[in-house]
Amino acid sequence: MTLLAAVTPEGADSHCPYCALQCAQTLHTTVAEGDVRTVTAAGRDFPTNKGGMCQKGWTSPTLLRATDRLTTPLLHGRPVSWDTALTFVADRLSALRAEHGPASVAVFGGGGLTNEKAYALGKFARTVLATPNIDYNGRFCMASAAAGANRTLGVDRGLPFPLADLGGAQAVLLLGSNLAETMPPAVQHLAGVRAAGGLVVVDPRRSATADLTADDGGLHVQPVPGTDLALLLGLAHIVLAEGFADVAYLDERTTGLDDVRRSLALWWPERTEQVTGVPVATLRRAAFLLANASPSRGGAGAYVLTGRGVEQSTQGTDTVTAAITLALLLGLPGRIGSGYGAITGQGNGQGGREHGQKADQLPGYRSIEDESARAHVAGVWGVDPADLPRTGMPAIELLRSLGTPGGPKALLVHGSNVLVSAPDADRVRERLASLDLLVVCDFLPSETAQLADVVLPVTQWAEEEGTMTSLEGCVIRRRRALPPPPGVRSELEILADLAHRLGSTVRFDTSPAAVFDELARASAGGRADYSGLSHERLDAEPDLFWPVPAGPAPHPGTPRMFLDRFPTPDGRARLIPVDHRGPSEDLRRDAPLFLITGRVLAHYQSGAQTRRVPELVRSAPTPFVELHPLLADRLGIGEGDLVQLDTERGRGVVRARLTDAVRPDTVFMPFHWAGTGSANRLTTDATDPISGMPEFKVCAVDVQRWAGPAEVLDDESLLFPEEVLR
Ligand SMILES: Nc1nc2c(c(=O)[nH]1)N[C@H]1C(S)=C(S)[C@@H](COP(=O)(O)OP(=O)(O)OC[C@H]3O[C@@H](n4cnc5c(=O)[nH]c(N)nc54)[C@H](O)[C@@H]3O)O[C@H]1N2
Ligand SMILES: Nc1nc2c(c(=O)[nH]1)N[C@H]1C(S)=C(S)[C@@H](COP(=O)(O)OP(=O)(O)OC[C@H]3O[C@@H](n4cnc5c(=O)[nH]c(N)nc54)[C@H](O)[C@@H]3O)O[C@H]1N2
Ligand code: SF4
Ligand SMILES: [Mo]
Repeated sequence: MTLLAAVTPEGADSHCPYCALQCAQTLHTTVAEGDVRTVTAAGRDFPTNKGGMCQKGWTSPTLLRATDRLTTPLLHGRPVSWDTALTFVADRLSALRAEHGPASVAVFGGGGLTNEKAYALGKFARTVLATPNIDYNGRFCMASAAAGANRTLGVDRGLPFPLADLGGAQAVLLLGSNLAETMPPAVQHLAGVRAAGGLVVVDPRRSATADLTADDGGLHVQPVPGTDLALLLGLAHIVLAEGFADVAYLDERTTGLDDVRRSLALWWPERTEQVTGVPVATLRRAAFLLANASPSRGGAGAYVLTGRGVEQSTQGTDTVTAAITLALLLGLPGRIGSGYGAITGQGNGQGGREHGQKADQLPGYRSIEDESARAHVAGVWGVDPADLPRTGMPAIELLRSLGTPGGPKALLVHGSNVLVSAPDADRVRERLASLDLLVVCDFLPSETAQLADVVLPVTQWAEEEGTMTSLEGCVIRRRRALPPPPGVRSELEILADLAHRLGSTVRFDTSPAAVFDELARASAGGRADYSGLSHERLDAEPDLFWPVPAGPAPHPGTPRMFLDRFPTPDGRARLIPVDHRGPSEDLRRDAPLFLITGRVLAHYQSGAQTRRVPELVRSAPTPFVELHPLLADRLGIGEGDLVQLDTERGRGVVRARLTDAVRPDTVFMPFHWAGTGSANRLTTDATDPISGMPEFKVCAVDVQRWAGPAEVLDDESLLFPEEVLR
């Protein structure tokens, strides 16, 4: 094929469609003969990625041409017109609402949606459907970090400082994050701390990130799974006992020290060692590294950072609280060059949790129970505040209630593949199947879309305009590089159309810039205030961090928070005592091992996208479980053997990968696959009582050699058929 013309010779400056690092990329579109567009993505210089991208970013344009791209609405699996599909949906929704009330319709959103879509979805649920029941997959991701930061620091912005600030640190305590595989370009910001010998990684597995500590004097701490809270309490105990606490800072900037001091007294090092399995000497070394790097002791700066490894736990909020307590004791938050942060995961995991798709939330990170917030947002929407619903069910409770007596009978899904990514997947399948109506918006036939009564095909990243908010609270522009394929609609159009068909008089704009302007107004005065922003301003100033309130002069944005005060009523951070309870499931005779779950570099989340990219499939073709060679030997399992895993929820069959990177009492399984390779058919849906976060990271499992037929590997959707992979 000869290239006829370059549609955008200079390229469209955008950002990667996948994770929260939101690596800057330039998309070049060329049109070949026959109008077949080819898009390539090149890394672009930006403070977070400095021109770098991971394998997923480089290959991201592949999905624009996926052979099974959805381009027509489907009704019970058959292609239909948009009018037929939307009429069907509107009629069914109206009938259910008339018979069972507005709460019988539920909405499930996603942290990959742009700010504009997330905002429109929340508004649609609260005004058109008038249902309290909207929640989203961020409940699986950032809920514990959010709850922990809100109650201590007064606000939840994952990193309250630019990522590049890490570059000057002397110590970084990284708890339950495998950055080297989940955000590879971010590792360059750890060069300084690695050179200083100050990187401490806490992970029951010697992950690629833990490996970074091997040669440079850093420290890998390998606790018993699910004991991070005890570990943090033990570290805080040492900080107090050794007199490392920043007394002046605690006095001036915090409240609650006395209670916390009393509760920490119980976590002396030997007791901490007993619970966590981490030797006292290691605990002391970690505490000394952090303390010596702290500003009050003349260090160059220290950070405490958490990832999903410690947050996806029934004690996730308390664990985050303890991590923040440790940081506060050392006087880190609100000091330039030090701090606490949670590493947000999804592309718009940050913005997605600010603008109203969370069950208890209105735009601008406002509480839906706050009367003045209701009045303000209702004013922007042109509705009566009294008509806005109250708090709905958090994600797991919502999924469990689907199709039960009194529970929702219809579910609209936007941007999540719950059948693969939610815990206890067999039960999720059962609940989804019991619905009267399942509507899925997606651009690919995900496993969840394949169960839907109605599938609506939507635009994807390079085909649309919008904004995303990165892991550091920087609001960035996603730009359109090529038109969507014929037949596809944006979610803004779909919601506006459905609002109209459902007889609503509330205005739904379809232009992303107009929706953003409305979002900005709705957020004014809220915790996440975007009112000083517009697409136009963001195009000119690509490095604005919220809050950016409107004012007589343009606000410069807030790259670093808490420098003067914390956004709590008295301006001080709160030290809150917490205690370790342990995971929801203990080891048992019939489930004697810990199952921990997580990610690999090549795949993203439920794999709906990356399992369709040939280069990525070649890197990580099949589901697997990591076993320590000692354990494998005891179980008679060899490298590559099929292994059966059983928990109280279900069974999985995958290949064994032998590695001494996992503890001998623990097996590790990534969750990117469906069918018999699905980790979430095994996981528990027990949740954190405060955040609603499920305990993805730890459950009890039995592992054996698979004695059944090898054909199990052809079963279900372990792999996509070759023709889809091109
Ligand atoms: N390649 C890739 N990158 C991604 C994603 C992806 O799917 N694939 N998803 C994005 C999203 S949404 C997210 S949330 C982030 C997640 O990013 P991370 O938090 O880095 O990812 P995980 O692999 O889920 O978990 C991190 C580590 O937690 C460890 N872990 C398991 N149990 C425990 C425990 O009890 N204690 C401790 N301390 N650690 C434990 C695991 O061994 C794992 O190495 O990644 C983002 N980036
Ligand atoms: N066992 C275990 N399970 C986990 C985790 C774990 O560590 N262990 N991690 C959890 C975490 S942190 C997360 S974030 C979840 C994520 O898991 P999911 O919520 O399933 O996220 P994705 O796999 O990204 O699914 C997104 C779906 O939405 C589609 N999509 C992408 N963009 C858009 C859009 O703009 N509009 C619409 N309508 N669709 C879109 C994609 O094609 C895909 O089908 O998984 C959770 N599940
Ligand atoms: S690190 Fe995240 S944002 Fe960057 S290229 Fe990879 S997936 Fe995309
Ligand atoms: Mo996530």
